[in-house]
Amino acid sequence: MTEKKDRVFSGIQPSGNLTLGNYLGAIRNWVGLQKQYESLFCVVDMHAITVSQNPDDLRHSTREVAAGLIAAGLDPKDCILFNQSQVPEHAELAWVFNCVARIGWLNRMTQFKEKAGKHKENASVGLYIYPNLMAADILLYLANKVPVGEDQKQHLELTRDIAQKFNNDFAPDFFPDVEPLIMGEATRVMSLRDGSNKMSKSDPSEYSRINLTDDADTIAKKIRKARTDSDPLPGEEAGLEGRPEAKNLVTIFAALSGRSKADILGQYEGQGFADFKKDLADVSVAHLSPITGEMNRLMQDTQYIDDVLKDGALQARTIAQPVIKRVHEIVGFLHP
Ligand code: AQP
Repeated sequence: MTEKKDRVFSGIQPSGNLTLGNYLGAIRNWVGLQKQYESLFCVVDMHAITVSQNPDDLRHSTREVAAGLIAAGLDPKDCILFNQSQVPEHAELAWVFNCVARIGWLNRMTQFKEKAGKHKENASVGLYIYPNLMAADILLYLANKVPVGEDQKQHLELTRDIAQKFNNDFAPDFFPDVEPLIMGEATRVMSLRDGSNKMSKSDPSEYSRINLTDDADTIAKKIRKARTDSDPLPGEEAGLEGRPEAKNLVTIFAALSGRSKADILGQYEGQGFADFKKDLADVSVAHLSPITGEMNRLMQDTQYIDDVLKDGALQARTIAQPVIKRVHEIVGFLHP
């Protein structure tokens, strides 16, 4: 049943192949929410260009991510699905927020530090102000519930700070209080090569992640090669502490199979990783291959995907336009 006062917004970058991290940390949870709330899901192409993108690849990924979302269960009849650059109000509100957010706030964002790395001076200005655009994405729709993985928690806190400062400076209670929805078993899926880094689309190592486009053999190979330690699997969850790679694989197993970690550890206690990995590969393929198949099918009909995104953008704009108009009035822009 729709709870009218709540609105969900979330986004995903078309910056490469969708990963198992995107799926378990975000997409899978969106599917349940679309029936419960008025929901907008956005392929955030404007965020993607904060790092270098090949234009043809960006077009392809935008369609592929949209296909992945539909294949995973988002229904354009139940939610608004669109790509960000078709709704220019995102950029308009982001500019206002660039003038609300403080430099000190952005300096604390760990994702910028991670992505800019040692070459901060060479990073794009867009990457630095990325969180302001993300705040605009959400607040443009006065959305108050935002399903994300753990990695986005800090950006959502910044969104709340921006909304609060705007409200304090200009218009009390105009923007809502935004609540992160961090859901599911696997809120932070880690790299298969290094359990201290999150699984990411843009990691240079293909073996660090499972892509939603991977076929069964590739998934099995990546899991077989996934880094582990030399100790046997423990019988209890507490035994996974200090063993990030083992913990990550058990978390993925639980999330994809619907079984508890305790149940899984009970089965493999005292064993090495060989049988566990074989079974994890089977569980992964069983869960992901129908999605991959549907995604491939949808990618044969790019016109359908383009139509969905266009229609979604039109619907999104009907919500966004009155909000941006009101923001312009509030800050004092003259539009006679
Ligand atoms: N490893 C992860 N575990 C759990 N959730 C994750 N998410 C991303 N990686 C993980 C969630 O997926 C949603 C979309 O993320 P995004 O595409 O906007 O950007 P990101 O978080 O920067 O994801 P990537 O895959 O790491 O992309 P690149 O490599 O381009 O930076 C978000 O809800 C995120 O929390």
